[in-house]
Amino acid sequence: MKILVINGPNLNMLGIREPGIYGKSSFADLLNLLEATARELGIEVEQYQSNHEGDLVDKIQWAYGKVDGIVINPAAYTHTSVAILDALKAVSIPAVEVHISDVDARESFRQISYAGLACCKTIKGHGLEGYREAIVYLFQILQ
Ligand code: CA2
Repeated sequence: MKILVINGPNLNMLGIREPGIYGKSSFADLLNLLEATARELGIEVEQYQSNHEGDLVDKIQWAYGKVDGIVINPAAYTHTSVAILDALKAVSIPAVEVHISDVDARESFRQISYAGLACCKTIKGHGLEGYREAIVYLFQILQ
């Protein structure tokens, strides 16, 4: 089983600023958590991060026929990108949306998710642990 984890703009800056919202863990900590989860479940987990909407769309298209599940945190593009929604719909790969912060408790514009419309589950406000929960969820439904 192969799971692709996609992270959108600025998530590579984790731990550098706004620890009150996103926690103190760094992006390297997230990569370690993904590796540990892959090892624990005996599956392959690939991570991709980009600050560019088109690159995120390209990676979702690339995943067609190559991965069994997608975990996606589109970051700010969550709230704006119909292109990412359409790409997720086009490949029709089971996808879980993750948000580190509790977007429902923040500004009203963060309560709109286009990508979430193509996802079978959304995990928000669980910090980096949310990525682990998303991978375990996909692992269970894909078995
Ligand atoms: O809570 C999340 O995971 C978000 O997807 C994070 C996005 C935000 O635009 C979404 O509304 C919710 C922002 C990611 C930016 O991450 C930063 C990391 C360090 C310093 C500043 C921002």
